[in-house]
Amino acid sequence: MRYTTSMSVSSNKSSGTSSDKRLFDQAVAVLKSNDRGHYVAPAKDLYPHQWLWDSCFTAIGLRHLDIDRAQLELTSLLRGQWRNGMVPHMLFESDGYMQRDWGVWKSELNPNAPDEIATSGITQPPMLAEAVVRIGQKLSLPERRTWYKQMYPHLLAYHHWLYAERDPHDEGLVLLIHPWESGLDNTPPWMAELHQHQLPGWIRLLQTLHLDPLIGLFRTDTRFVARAERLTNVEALVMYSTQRRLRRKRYDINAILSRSMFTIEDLAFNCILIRANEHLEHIAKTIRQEIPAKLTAHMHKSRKALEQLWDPYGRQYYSRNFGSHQLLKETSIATLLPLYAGCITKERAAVLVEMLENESQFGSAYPIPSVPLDSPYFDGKRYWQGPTWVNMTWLVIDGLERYGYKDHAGALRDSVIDMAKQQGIAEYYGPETGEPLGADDFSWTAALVIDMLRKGK
Ligand code: 2M8
Repeated sequence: MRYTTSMSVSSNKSSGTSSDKRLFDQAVAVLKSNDRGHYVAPAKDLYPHQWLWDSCFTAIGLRHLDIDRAQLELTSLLRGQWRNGMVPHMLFESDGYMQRDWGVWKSELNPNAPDEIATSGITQPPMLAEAVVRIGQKLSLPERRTWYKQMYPHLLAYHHWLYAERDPHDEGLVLLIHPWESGLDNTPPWMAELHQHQLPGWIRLLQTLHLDPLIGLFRTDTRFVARAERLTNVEALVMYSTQRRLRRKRYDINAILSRSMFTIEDLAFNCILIRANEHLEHIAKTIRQEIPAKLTAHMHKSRKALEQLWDPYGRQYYSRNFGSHQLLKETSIATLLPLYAGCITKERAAVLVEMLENESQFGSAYPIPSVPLDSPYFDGKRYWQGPTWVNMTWLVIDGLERYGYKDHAGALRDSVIDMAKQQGIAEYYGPETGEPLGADDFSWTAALVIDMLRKGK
């Protein structure tokens, strides 16, 4: 486990607080510069809108700086909640630039979309309950109760929606309909599925005729980030063509599922949901509310259902294809998230910790890589196919603490802090070099570095 070594010479321990203070100030400055008043944009040029899980991670950092501002981050996210309970993955400001983006989604096609604000038509990992509880930890009991009472109906509606629409066979596992919903856009299980089964004939033809470079002319993301770090042109085209398909179906789940493309029971998403359910139970208890029996039944089922994603041969959990029920046997950072879900046995947790320690898998010099080093998909620069992301490390740290791996958790925290001190507050980092990659001054990195400097307290 290379990061243990780096911890032992950690500037965090030896040169102590002045460099911590510098990093803290730097992280605060990043959040301030991305602050649009009622939400913090993930980054300046590449990501000007409000994203669901970005705002949740950001609020977890903001709670150390200004509790009202942290609460505002979540209440402004909920302006986008649909009448059926869905919390969309993006909210678009009417006076922002990049107006093109909300025209792409046209959320108003669905009668459940809010009237006041344009949103996307899909969701993202349900980190909301976690953020609500983390903010709650900073409040006095009466204030916490008020805060929870305000958030509870929204959370209830969201979790209810997740099961009602996304668990049609009542299996306890929710399905996703677009790679963007996973938050890990080009993660191997999704990309394997895309290349093997989801390439529409016309895109395959473009590829065969080597015309895919033309697609590059229409891409906006690669104006801000190196092409080698993002999706390939073909993958980007599939992302947009899938999004168009969802729009043609007016984001109606029955229409979408009648002839679906991507329908994946995503491991990371379901782990986050299982943990979010536990937070929801805590919130309900604190305000003396009873969660409706139907939802409670779904929540219990989910904890058990995670075991269906365990592969005894590969000795790890995987995502699953909703239709065929085949496990998608590609290892990724999601593999470690059952630790965060918190409902697996100690024995299974130990197997995951072994993978984390293994230097040819997740034990890179700057952990944790989003894809293990020995995976055929590993690419140290490409977005969710190798780089280290601070939000994922934060989730794994939380899980490790829960299972009693305090030293591992501490070492990972120190490693993130050292990396940010040396390399700045980037979107993601090279797992072997530590080099900063993606957008500069990235909000959730800043927020979670603040949280780690405060040791989550
Ligand atoms: C990335 O996703 C967006 C699409 O939602 C993109 O690639 O343009 C992902 O890293 C996602 O997890 C993140 O929420 C979003 C904004 O930071 O960027």
